[in-house]
Amino acid sequence: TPVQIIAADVIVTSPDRNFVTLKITTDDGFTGLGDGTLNGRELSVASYLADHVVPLLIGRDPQRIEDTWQFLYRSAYWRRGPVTMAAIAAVDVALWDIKAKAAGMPLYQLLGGASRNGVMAYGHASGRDLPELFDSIRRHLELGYRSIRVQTSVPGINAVYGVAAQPSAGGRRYDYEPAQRAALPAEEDWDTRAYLRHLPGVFEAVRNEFGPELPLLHDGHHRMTPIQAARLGKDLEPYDLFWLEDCTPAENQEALRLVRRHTTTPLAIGEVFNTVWDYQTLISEQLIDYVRSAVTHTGGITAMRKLLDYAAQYQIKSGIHGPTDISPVGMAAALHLDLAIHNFGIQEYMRHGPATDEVFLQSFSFTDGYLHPGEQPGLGVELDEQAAARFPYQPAYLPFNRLKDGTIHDW
Ligand code: GCO
Ligand code: MG
Repeated sequence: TPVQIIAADVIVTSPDRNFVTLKITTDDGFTGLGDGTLNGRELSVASYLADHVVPLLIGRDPQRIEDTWQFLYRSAYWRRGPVTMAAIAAVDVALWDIKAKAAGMPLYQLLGGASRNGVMAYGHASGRDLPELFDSIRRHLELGYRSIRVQTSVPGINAVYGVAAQPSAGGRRYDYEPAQRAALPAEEDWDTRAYLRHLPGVFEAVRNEFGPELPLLHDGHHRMTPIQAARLGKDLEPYDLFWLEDCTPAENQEALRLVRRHTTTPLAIGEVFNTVWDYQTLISEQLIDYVRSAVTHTGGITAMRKLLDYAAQYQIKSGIHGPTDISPVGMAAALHLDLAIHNFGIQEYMRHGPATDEVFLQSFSFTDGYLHPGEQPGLGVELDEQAAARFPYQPAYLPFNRLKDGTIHDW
């Protein structure tokens, strides 16, 4: 008789922040973990899994990963969307974890083996002004980062998302936490013209201080129109960015044609996307340079592998989403894929807090700017369920912003 799934448990825990983890158990004694964390909407994925997916998994053959993926995607009838695709990702990654453990190999070996020695990571530096930003960049260089994302406050704007140590960032100094524990989302303010005037000077100052070699990244977080994005890309060309991320909302993929016509600054898009269909025009017309999807939000290893193979045909590389709202399980899945694929670009890496490291026992390493998933069979992450139980779910929300006249804006 074939192997069977005998249990699937959804574990919601909040060490430092909320995480949704799926643990699948097989009758031959293996367990696998998958990440289904959707920042600010965690319980909807937990319910999708517990109420609608777990009952379908019991008795299935854990070895049939592709078949299970297709079954969950097609049998629901209702396709795509972040909740569905995060739930499918959790199952998919847990099954890959089991398959690799059963094979006695780290997952990257099943994906074709290592294509590089390590995975280049970028960290998040930020500051309210230039001295604070320079300190933050130096701190990241000391931590070993060799590529750095640069975000700053803007004169005239009280709180800019992505900048640590602001009033709205809860006073946490070393990194910013993308979601605040609170009953309601925090409100920030925004002024695109002020931002467009300010940012090129910031990059000029950073280049003067740190020289031409350091790869620098920036996240526009969907806040510009296409023509504003085109101007920013042009203004930043002298500072040779590794990428400009989410320069404009990309639900309308054709909007990127306009940006592309005006600038040679490399573009990265996709952390809010969840299937290959969100990228069809962006990839086939070569309108972007990096795919930002998270393994956790895009249907897992099975779907990400296909998406990145498609991107490879157009010389588009990976830039997998890796903020703290991706759990260590989701990060490990990303690292195995990063190590194996040919068209790897860069991996985002924000370090998790100490409580998260107590709950998730991890075997990946970060040395001299490079991450490596380690050599443990499977993903190399285990969950301490007793520790997880000590940190119950806490409501937390991402912020949003309004313009001066009160209009809600993309944040
Ligand atoms: C990034 C992101 C994050 C997201 C966050 C939302 O590039 O890392 O923009 O900070 O906003 O992951 O949950
Ligand atoms: Mg981003």
